[in-house]
Amino acid sequence: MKHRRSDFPEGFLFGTATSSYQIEGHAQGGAGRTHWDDFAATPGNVVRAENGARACDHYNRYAEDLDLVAAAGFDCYRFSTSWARVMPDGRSVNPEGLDFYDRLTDAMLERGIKPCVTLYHWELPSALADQGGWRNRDIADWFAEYTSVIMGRIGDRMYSVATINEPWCVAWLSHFEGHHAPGLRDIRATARAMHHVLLAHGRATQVMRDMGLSNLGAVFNFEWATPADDSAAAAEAAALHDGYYNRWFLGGVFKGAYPENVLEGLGPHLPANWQDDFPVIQTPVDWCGLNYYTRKVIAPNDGAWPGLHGVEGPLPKTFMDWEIYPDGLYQFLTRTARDYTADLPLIVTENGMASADVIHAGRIDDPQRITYVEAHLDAVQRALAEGVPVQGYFIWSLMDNYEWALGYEKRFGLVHVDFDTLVRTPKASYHALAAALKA
Ligand code: IFM
Repeated sequence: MKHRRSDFPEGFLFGTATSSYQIEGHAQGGAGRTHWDDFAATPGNVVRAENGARACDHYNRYAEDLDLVAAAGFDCYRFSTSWARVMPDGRSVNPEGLDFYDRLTDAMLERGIKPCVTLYHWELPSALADQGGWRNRDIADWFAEYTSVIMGRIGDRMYSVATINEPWCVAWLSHFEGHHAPGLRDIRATARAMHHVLLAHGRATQVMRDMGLSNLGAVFNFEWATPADDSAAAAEAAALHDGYYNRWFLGGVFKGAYPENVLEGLGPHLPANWQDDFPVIQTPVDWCGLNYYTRKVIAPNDGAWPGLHGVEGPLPKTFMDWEIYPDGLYQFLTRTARDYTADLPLIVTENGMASADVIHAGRIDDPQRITYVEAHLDAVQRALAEGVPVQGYFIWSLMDNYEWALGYEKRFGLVHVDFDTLVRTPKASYHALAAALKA
């Protein structure tokens, strides 16, 4: 790799990220059924109907996995706790689940790794989905209760805490586009989920403040929107995509306001008195996390609101068919600081690429992943040079895992996983990063 740790400011943190349902093996340890189990069991939703029942069996192999994190020289490990493992029916506690996260935390600390937890990375207990899930305002209280239970057990040893990973996926992707659990395509459900996900973030942050915890953050996924041509209509469509994908969440948490262009569509479907929730939604955080992968080229169409669609872009693509556009990361870092967060620390909490990695004679060569990471680290350095307070960079992901509706074939890992034998093999990108971090 062309970068070295020493090319970044003193104290800049490097980490790698995973999430519970994608790696743990959800069928073990008394975890409850989740809406992802239900979604995957419904024909047509997930490639080969794959689910997270076994995944990478991290539940049993976490020591080996954390050895890999430590051996690469990462400062931090970003993991998530599963609501359904800690509270199988969403309300009562599974002691085995708490014990697992307790062991996992201590195993990180024993290896000198900073634990960076995310409280929700999408495994909603089915029992709560039955009660309306993210459409039900009560979810903010349910999530606050879960937060106090899990943080009551491991909060004292966390380096940092994020509430909800990628609220756009939780709300829009899952309730408007139907691509993720619960698989709805309903504008009213979407509007409620878009609001309740931020309300739940705020309530959980309040709970943790009351517990005396610190270094609390919010994590958003951003996608840059490029107009398909020079027309005013394309510019308007791209601005709307930017509104519901990116600005809705930043606006809610940092300004106490939602974008007007998005309210034109979602406003009639929001719950009564939604504006009154902004004081909770705006509960101060200590940092803002950005997950960034790609951009989308946006064109207008004559359909119902939002009246736009993505079109094929000209740039090289990853195995997800996502265009590689590192400039978007630079744009988001500079824009977020300028328009929303000022001096608040920003952390790139996810960045990485899927490729069709294969083993040849025990080696996996993934030069495209090394190039991808280099290009995005260049973007971070450009933002740093302009004074943007970027404090860390996390690669998605430590190892190949369950890529949700796309099953197990989209490999994002620095470490290859054979899903038959569960053998882990570090890829060339892992070795390159290890050398860069030690240099
Ligand atoms: O695998 C996902 C992860 O769960 C959330 N962020 C994006 C990743 C790649 O799609």
